[in-house]
Amino acid sequence: MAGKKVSRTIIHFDYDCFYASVFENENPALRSLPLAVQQKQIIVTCNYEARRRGLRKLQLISEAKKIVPDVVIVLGEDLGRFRNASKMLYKFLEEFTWSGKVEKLGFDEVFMDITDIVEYNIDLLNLNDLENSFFNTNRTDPTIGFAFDATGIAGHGFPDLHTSSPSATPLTPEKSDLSKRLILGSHFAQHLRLRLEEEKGYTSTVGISTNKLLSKLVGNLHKPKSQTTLLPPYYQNSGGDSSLYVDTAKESNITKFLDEHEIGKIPGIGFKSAQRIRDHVLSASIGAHNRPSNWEIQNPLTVRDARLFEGMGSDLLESILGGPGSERGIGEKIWGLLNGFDDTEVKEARRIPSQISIEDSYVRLETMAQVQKELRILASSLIKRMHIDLVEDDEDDKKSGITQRWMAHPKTLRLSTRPRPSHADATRTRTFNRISRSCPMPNFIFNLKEGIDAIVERLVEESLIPMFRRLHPQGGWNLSLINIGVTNMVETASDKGGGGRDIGKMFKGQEAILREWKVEDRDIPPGTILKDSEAKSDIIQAEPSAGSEALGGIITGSEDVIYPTQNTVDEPGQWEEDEDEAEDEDYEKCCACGAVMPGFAMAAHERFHSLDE
Ligand code: DCP
Ligand code: MG
Repeated sequence: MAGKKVSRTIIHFDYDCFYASVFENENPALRSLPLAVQQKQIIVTCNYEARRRGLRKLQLISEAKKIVPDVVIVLGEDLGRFRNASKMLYKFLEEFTWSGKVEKLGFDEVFMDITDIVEYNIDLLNLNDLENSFFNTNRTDPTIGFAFDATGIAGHGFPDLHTSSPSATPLTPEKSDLSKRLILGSHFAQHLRLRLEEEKGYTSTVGISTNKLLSKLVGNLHKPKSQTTLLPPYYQNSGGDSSLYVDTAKESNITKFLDEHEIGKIPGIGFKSAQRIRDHVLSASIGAHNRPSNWEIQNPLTVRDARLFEGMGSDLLESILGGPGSERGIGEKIWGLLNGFDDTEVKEARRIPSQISIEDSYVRLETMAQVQKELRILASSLIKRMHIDLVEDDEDDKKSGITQRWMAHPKTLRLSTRPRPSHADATRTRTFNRISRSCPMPNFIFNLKEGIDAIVERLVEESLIPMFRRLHPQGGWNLSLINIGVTNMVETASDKGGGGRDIGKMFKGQEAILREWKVEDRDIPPGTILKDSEAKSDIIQAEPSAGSEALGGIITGSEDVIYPTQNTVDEPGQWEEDEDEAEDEDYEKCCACGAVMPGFAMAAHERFHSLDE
């Protein structure tokens, strides 16, 4: 990475109130109503009408009803619809790229590397008539594109062009190459935003800059339905030479922008890393012996304070964060991030995940009857998920209309469990380990004509139960988790020929890059009954899980019955914990504040957030 200066144009999309928008698109009548999406007893998101009337993400349902009694609540525990919408929007955006560099982050964020399109259009600019420019979105057809005014950016800028002194940020295409790229990038971003809204019904918030870190963060400045460009001057691409950052930092808008952020808000700085940096910097300033017990949480540390701390740099960060188990070169990497440097690539579109697995955790699971029930629920989710991710419409089959085909066949079926240690063991060890068994995938799972129920039944009876018995030959077990997964994907040859990408190449090196951008993808099992919903036909209530009740809920408050949580575990890399959390798979990270804790504590923690707001 050192030395090579690559100037890219990167944009980051975040769909506005995503889950709520999915429901609104299914039922447009909901758009004008305050709409909240419920998981467990919490509102995971709500539309902007609800937000305007005082509702927030991660609020308790009971509270939301007090604030907005006529709130429409829909159940968002079945993630299938969100996954489908996410995939559809991603494909839509992908169509616009030339390089194929478009990367999904969780369900509702997408990065696009538009360097090539922007450069192509810079060459087309007529500097004598910038007001009447035309942005060509298709290399082979010069009539496809849109008219735009290239004398300035579209949307907002940081610093705000209207409030900052005019001399601070004049952005004209004549000024620099970077200005041109950002101006064109911002117009293209605006075009995509409007197309997404008009053609797909989704509004989004976009950030425009030269790397993933900056484009993601700068977008947050103006939400919703808006976009922000991080304006020049930039002084950051000093390659790996970290000594350059501080010298040039003063005039850079990158520094000006990043410096206000709390270090934990920087994607790529994990929860534990942030904690260690705070610990180091703040204890030096207040003296370790004066610290109250939970002082880190009460003492945020800005990027500026971390960056300007005496002796701060790659080496000091390496000594704070390095050590056994840590990522190589962590000090240099984090120092780069504090200075707005991020050379991670936007990965090419990836059609096929390397594995799919579904899991659920349990308070108590001790009998074969319970296991059988849970396996059925998990197998059903798994097969539905396989159909979403691995099956595509085969439009070539003209005779029978549109039929479907498998894009890839997973060759291996895996069953894992996490037994609770017996009492005697429990006193010795706190951690429970997973054990697993694999077997070749039975062929009947690929039958697209038979109903899902019949396939689930066969899978449970013929594969999963025998595997389970081999995994637990003796009785007396008590499980806290079951996971079933399919791996070992073999791509099916497409008859279409020509256009396909080299999937093998795409798989290479995918794993490591996105870890730190991890977003949770969590399915919650059916079982929470929605009593007061005012939206009717658009709620697809999954079958209640008889198992959940039998297994008992964790009672965390007078009205909070938290049921076991079903997780969808995606392919490694794309969804994995960030670097310092990866060692313990039983831990989860809070989407709201990044706090890491055992999975069972997450429900109560989320409730804490909702009380806090
Ligand atoms: N989500 C969730 N649990 C959380 C946070 C989010 O299930 N703790 C889901 C619901 C959101 C989606 O993920 O719709 C995307 O998360 P965002 O934080 O981007 O929230 P929204 O898209 O809903 O709102 P915004 O308009 O603020 O982006
Ligand atoms: Mg969003």
